[in-house]
Amino acid sequence: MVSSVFAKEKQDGMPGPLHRPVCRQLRAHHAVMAAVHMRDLFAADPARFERFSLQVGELLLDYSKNRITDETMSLLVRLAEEADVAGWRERMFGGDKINNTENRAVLHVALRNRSNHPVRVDGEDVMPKVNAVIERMGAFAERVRSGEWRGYTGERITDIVNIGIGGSDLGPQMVVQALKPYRHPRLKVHFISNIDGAHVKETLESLNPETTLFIVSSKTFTTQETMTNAHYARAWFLAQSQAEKHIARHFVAVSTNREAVAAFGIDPANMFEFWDWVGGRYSLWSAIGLSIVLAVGAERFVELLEGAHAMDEHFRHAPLDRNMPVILALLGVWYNNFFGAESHAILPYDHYLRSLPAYLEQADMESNGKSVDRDGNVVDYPTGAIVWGATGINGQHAFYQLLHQGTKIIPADFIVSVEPHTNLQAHHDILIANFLAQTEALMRGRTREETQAQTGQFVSHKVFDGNHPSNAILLQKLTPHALGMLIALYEHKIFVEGVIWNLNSYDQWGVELGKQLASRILPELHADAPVGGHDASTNALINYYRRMSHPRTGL
Ligand code: G6Q
Repeated sequence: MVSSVFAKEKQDGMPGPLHRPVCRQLRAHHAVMAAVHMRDLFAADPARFERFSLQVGELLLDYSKNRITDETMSLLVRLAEEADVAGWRERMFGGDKINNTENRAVLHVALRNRSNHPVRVDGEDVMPKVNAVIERMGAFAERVRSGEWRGYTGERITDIVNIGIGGSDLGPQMVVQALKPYRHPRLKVHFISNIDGAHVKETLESLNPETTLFIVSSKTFTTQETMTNAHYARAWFLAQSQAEKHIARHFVAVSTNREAVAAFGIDPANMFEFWDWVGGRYSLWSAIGLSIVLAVGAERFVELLEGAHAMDEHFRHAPLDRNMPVILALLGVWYNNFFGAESHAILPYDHYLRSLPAYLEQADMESNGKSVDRDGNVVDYPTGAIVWGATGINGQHAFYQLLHQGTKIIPADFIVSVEPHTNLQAHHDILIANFLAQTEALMRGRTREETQAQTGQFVSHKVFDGNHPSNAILLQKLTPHALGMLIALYEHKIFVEGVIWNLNSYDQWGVELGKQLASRILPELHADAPVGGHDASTNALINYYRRMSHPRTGL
């Protein structure tokens, strides 16, 4: 168990990350702020919005509905200074191997470095190869989009299927969905990730092998789920096309593993490369974004990169107290480590952003869900929050009850587009009115007196305490550029939190464990004799499955 506030001083004299000098002041300040209601803060300061909001390009962040004052923010910024956020930021942008357990640089920022200044890893400027892959992706996508690239019977491609999982799925899937208004009219993009055969089977059922192009997306090209689905897709394709030579027109790969791609039978000329300094969950900007380029075209993809680059530049150069990712991270730390908040809700009020919560669950929880710091010490403070969410408007009719009247403190991000992609203005106005009403209600609540004045009965049930923190992030419109900014905003927020918690946000040993465990059990599922090498529960479940399952094979 770790303490819910930065309450403890280290006994051994070495200040841990959350035992820095400013933390004592933050604890004292928290004791005061715990009793302060945001309603009163707003009443006392008509300029509170101006004080606690920030515009960067087409993104507006309103963070005034947080349990903060000027003093809170200046103490939190001091925490960022004492944690050397600025120094770590330079180390990341400079190509230092800040992923220390894998001895790798962390350079997703190089993938969208549209100013093209040199970025060196081990002395080599990576920009020429980054740019070359972007060029190749664009040229390939153009051939498919224009109809020049044909399937083995001479038909145009109509369907793209990305086979990948985790970082090789969630990012491109979220972006392709978010940018649907920009998609190519002929091309439908599908994503297969689940090893449950229903996913691949259902997806392929409606497709024609003659007009389908598969992208096998896997950094390692060894991930069991992806490779099993890819082999199934290959067999499905060959069942109709009858000749291996046709594979070259229907399968391309995105990977760092050239040998494994060739062994699968994909022509290395149809492989799009990326590098070990691109983490899976940070890889949508790399060749892993090939499905995005196919869906919306190279120009739009570059706009996405440009948006991310604009946020990178802001993050790198803006002072910490006017720095959007830093502010979001500091608020995250404030609630996580001082108020004891355990989770953080992501609530998009934009239909096209409905996969953003799932994407951020991975980005954040795989990065900062760690109980050992970068030096291998067990931490004695809470780290990454449980990130969760769903489209806000639907959530209002479901889980918002707990946000308003539950016993937990759940900071929430409301993400909204000012301009919709449809011309259904009445719909959009209702959507926006709901977002505004919810954030206002979460902040204000409804006092006993107000409740009594409105209704006589069950007053206690109808009182809302309010004082629930939220951020509002307004995009002018969900364009590729704005989306790039938004994703990069969260990536850097995650980075800053990781620095403050002294974590390596870029390894994922928990994922690696899962990759190993199943391979031991797999052959045991159909073993001749009962299995006994595990704990009693696992043994019994394996043996139950052995008895009760009826293996089936086939396409
Ligand atoms: C991401 C994780 C993980 C990874 C998948 C797929 O940061 O490492 O989600 O992306 O396990 O891995 P491959 O791309 O190697 O198939």
